[in-house]
Amino acid sequence: MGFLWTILELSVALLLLLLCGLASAIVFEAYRRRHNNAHVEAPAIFEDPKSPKQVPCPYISDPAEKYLSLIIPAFNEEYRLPGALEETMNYLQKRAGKDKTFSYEVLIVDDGSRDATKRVAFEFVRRYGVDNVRVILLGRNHGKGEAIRKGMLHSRGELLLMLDADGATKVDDLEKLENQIRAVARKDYHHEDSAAGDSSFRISDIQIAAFGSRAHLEEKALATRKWYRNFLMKGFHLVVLLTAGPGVRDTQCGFKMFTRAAARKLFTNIRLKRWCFDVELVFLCKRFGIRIIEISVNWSEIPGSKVNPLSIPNMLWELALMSVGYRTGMWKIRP
Ligand SMILES: Nc1nc2c(ncn2[C@@H]2O[C@H](COP(=O)(O)OP(=O)(O)O)[C@@H](O)[C@H]2O)c(=O)[nH]1
Ligand SMILES: [Mg+2]
Repeated sequence: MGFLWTILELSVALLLLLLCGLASAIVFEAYRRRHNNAHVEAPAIFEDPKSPKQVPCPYISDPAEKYLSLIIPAFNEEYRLPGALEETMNYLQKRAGKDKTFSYEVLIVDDGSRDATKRVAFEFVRRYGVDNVRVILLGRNHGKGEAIRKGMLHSRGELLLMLDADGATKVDDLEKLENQIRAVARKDYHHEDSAAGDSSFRISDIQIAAFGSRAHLEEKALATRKWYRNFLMKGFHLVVLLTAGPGVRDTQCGFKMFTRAAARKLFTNIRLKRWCFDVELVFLCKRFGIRIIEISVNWSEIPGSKVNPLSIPNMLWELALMSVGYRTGMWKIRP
């Protein structure tokens, strides 16, 4: 009996310790955020290594000038970025060579990397020209969500794709997302106005978000991923259900495509700056009635992930903030 009591006492003590740890982590996170919370509002500066002339800074409310924008958040990616970007550029160039109507740009968003990411990125600008590859530097670290927000706000595509710097998803999978968006957009367009001809159809004006999904790989991933990643994933599914509602099986995949109209609504509103911004995207899509299509993509777990157990307090904090912010109306939504 005494033995059982000891185990019980120990368990309670452990639980209390865990709760204290969690609470202090959240307080710490709140303190950090209070001093490091503002979005980057300054317009992006695109340096052209070949010319001193200033490159005009586009905005998401301007009409599209390219067919496709690829937004790559990059933080300390000097090793993983070059290979993935090389592959991406090969794909884009080949496609542009075959199809004269296809135009593209790549935006790399670096927020205070301490390694040579910036140098690597500018090498690509030099090689491919500032019209095709651009770098946004945010100075200090803000997080993946904020980097993507800035990239989206200053890109020129009719379709905008966010993808990771490690090439976890093969770039040509973007065609799966693109084709689905096109199919759904065309159907919606003709459904709304059956007399409309194809000449007035503009993909950029129809609000659709295509989420790459790894749900079909879940079983295998569970077996190979680190325990805290699985814990986070399961926790996430629950939290997404509670905060954003059902409907999306994998919110966290780094491979997502938006039409320009959808991106304008989403990224002029989004507030979360780090790992939970994808959950906010789901929430905002639902609020705006933006159609989400979830599409299976391939995915390789690339070593060098920046998600670690220390990300957990920030995630909890972000989700708590979001729930309270929207529910109390403190976070207003711009139309
Ligand atoms: N700009 C920026 N990018 C980030 C930050 N954190 C992660 N990323 C990028 O987000 C992408 C996914 O990161 P990764 O660590 O591979 O996450 P995982 O694949 O979910 O394990 C990569 O392109 C990272 O460089 C950040 O703080 N700032
Ligand atoms: Mg990765």
